[in-house]
Amino acid sequence: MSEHNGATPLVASQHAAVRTMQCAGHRLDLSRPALMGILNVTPDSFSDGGLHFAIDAALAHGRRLAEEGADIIDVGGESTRPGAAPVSPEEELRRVLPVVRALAEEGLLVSIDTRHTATMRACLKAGAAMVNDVNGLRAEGALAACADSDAAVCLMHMQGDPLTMQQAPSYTDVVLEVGAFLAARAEQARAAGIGPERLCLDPGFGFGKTVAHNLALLRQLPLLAALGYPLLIGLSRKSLLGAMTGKGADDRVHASVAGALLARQRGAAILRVHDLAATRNALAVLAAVEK
Ligand code: HH2
Repeated sequence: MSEHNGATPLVASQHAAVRTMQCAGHRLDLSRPALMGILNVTPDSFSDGGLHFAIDAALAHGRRLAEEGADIIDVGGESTRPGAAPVSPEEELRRVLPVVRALAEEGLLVSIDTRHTATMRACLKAGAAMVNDVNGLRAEGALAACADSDAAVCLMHMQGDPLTMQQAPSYTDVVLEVGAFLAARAEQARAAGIGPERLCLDPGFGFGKTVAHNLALLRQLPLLAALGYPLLIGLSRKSLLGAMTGKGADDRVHASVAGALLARQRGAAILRVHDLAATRNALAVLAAVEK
């Protein structure tokens, strides 16, 4: 790919298509789409805030996601929706640690969705097999915390921070800039000792992006897939789907399923979703057609 608008050029990787990802004691099969079920242990997440805030409710929902076919349970204790105020690592850990520990002890592949180094370290010790960081391991000590483990890592792109990121997102070329950022973060992670078999990348839909930016990224997802790492995609129930359909966050299941299918067709390896069963059924149809 040629250099464009001053952004660092994206360089397509020489790797063959990645078929598995190493997540501590788990091997994630990527020869078919993997599903990451969302478990928000928060009072204020944009679509399911408060529903799974109590530990028992969180555990029950985590088990339900697994029964419905989630390969990964992504546990989060801080809403990163646009405008959300940050949560202290202490409060975040109080919310997520018992949930991470219990679900990991049950043998599930648990991911911790956090941008805080202290939360990463504690959850990895408690059995988390993946760190999902919307901040791309840019916090102090985050790269080392993950390098000291054998867990997988999702490096996500975000412009700005959740409090202000949707006020004025701005790019010269969103696809090239997001791709260059992800390639650079992957290099940093590898330099820190996190092997490529443990990495996946995420363009971060809705994180400092207008609807037009999100659409450009979705249309050109194959360019990001060409970086050579599995792509994790989270479109589920997001406001960009509301902008297209006029539906509120509690009525975006159909649009979310459409988004998951479109992402899969453009190279997504892992789909981060709230609605497991609906997504799984749609992917079964896609798999049958593509056989
Ligand atoms: N989106 C959200 C949170 N974490 N992680 C990755 N890798 N990719 C995403 O797109 C992503 C993410 C936001 O969604 P949700 O968890 O449902 O809401 P909230 O942040 O309000 O808890």
